[in-house]
Amino acid sequence: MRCDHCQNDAVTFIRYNGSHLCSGHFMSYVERRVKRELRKQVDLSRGSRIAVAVSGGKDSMVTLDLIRRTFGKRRDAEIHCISIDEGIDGYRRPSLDIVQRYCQEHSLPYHERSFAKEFGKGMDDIAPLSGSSSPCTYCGVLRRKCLNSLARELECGHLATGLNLDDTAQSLMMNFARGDVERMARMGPHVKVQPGLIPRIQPLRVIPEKESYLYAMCAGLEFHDGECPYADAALRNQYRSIIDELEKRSPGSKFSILSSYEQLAPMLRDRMPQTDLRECSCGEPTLSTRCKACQLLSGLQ
Ligand code: Q46
Ligand code: ZN
Repeated sequence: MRCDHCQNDAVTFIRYNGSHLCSGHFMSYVERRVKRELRKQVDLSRGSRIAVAVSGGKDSMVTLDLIRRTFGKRRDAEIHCISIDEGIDGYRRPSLDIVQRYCQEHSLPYHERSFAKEFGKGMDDIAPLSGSSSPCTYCGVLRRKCLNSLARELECGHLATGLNLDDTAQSLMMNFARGDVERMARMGPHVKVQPGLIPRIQPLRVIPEKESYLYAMCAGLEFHDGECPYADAALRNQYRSIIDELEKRSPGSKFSILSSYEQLAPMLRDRMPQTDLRECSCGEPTLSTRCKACQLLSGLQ
């Protein structure tokens, strides 16, 4: 099959809009949408430094590469790569090595933090103690804490994550099914700046996971394709299959979930204005007296 825009062979067929694209046109199609998101989400008056949370997987490597290509040459912007070693044997180290190589090649500052140093234990110690909760609950909360505190210490105005459209649609449906409307109202990208909380940006939120994978391949990006040994336990997987099934039956469903949310979001924010955050004894912003990370950690002891 030929590309719709040139004589080259198509590398993909995009079901939700019926287009065949060659590698070059596919890459421009992704870049156009990510750049539009960056224009909407980034406000350099908040600070010139952009922290990019990078694990070495395809989504975070694509995010880092596109942010570097968009802001790398600008004098008013500075990119800092931040990575977290959660202490998952055989999984995280090789992926962080890829991130370090990328940063060296492109002369980007690389900062790393580990669960072992921060909390005295890594995920391989925490997982057997997580009881009825998924290890990912601990991993996600502790990782967010490390990323936020590191980005804050670096005085960054934004914290970019590699969340793609599939992740976003899954989170929305999970919160919806659990009746957690308040959490939905607080989902990123953040519009209100809260003291101590570095506003998140999610430039890939409009890019389906498959497209992020294909983009990384077409761009020749090195990324880690391994699966975390604890991934099976994630509740998110149930939502992944439901939404993938929906998308198979009606292409474009993932976009529809996101666009329904975008229409509802201003109303949700009006109904549930963000309460002012307090400061936990560990220094992190929190809604209650102790942050979620401190609560989970004390539960482990
Ligand atoms: S690293 Fe951590 Fe993920 Fe592994 S334990 Fe779960 S949350 S699956 S992105
Ligand atoms: Zn705390």
